[in-house]
Amino acid sequence: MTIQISDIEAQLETLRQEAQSAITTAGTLERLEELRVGYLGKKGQLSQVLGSMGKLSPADRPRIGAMANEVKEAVQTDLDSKRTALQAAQIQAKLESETLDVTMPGVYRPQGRIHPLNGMIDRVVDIFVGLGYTVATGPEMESDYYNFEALNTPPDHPARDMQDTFYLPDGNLLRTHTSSVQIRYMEKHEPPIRIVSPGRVYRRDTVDATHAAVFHQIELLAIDEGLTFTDLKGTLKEFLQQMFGADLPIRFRASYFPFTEPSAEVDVQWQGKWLEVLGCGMVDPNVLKMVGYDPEKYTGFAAGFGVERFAMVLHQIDDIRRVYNSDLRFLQQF
Ligand code: 2U9
Repeated sequence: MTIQISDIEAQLETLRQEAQSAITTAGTLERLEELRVGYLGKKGQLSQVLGSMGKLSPADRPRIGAMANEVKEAVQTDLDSKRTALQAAQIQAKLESETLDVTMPGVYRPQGRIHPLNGMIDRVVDIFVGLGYTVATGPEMESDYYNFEALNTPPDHPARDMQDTFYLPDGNLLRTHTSSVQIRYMEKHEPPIRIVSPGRVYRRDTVDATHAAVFHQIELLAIDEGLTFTDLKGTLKEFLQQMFGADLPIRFRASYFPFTEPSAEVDVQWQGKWLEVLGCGMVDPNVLKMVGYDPEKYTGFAAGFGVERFAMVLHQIDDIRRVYNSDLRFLQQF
């Protein structure tokens, strides 16, 4: 069966129109690729139409060949420009979906801060580091020797009573002051010594507004040739004035500690009242002897205070338990 040239021309024209309108409405690159394969692919509609060219007379073939090329180029041109348009739209959509609005409010993340006790320890340590002191720390579980005996605390001293100290089943104890750290330090170092020891200490006190079973102490110790009570007073005055203010009135009252002689308690006049803030004294010669220092050659001074008490005086905190309750309404004030 022969076919008319006009039939093939009509088929090509239909193919061109259908292809071009399908390309116009294609919404995705995937759809566009389907159309390309369907019209221009090896087994596509254009190939099929050209397949029937064999049935034309040889004289008609060049005309149909030329028309088929024209259709192919027109469809290809439409495919190309549509692909470019779809790709541009895709990039635009991606850019829009990824737009960052830098004026949007950020996500609120509550900020943590330094606990008032740690803040107090940091301030004190900074002052003493500024005066040439080194920080020394040590174990919270101690032997009787380091906590009492080496500190000239006799076996019948009330501090050694079961009522006042937490003893462990193995005969060790929870340190009642950080002085034990200073004994350990002196055993390992020769004078001159200037150390400051912050840390947790334990006492079998009944807990109330001013007493806790666990609290924090800072002690300082200086050992050298020729140190006197005047050096102690000057050091504490400098420290207290840096803490409380330059014109702070300070007074020393005679006192007693087993590990210092003479000993004193120090009061500051703060908001119209005299408040006791620390204890101090010249290191007892017996303590120096216990660590192998020659008390004829070396003298030293020491002082100690409770960090909680200091914070309570400075920040007018009425109850020590507030410091441990982790109540944000309290903590956020610092
Ligand atoms: C060595 C020798 C002597 C440390 C000192 C105090 C006075 C003192 C208390 C204050 C309130 C403890 O927290 S508190 O209960 N401390 O009064 N501490 S002298 O004396 C030393 C330390 C180490 C080797």
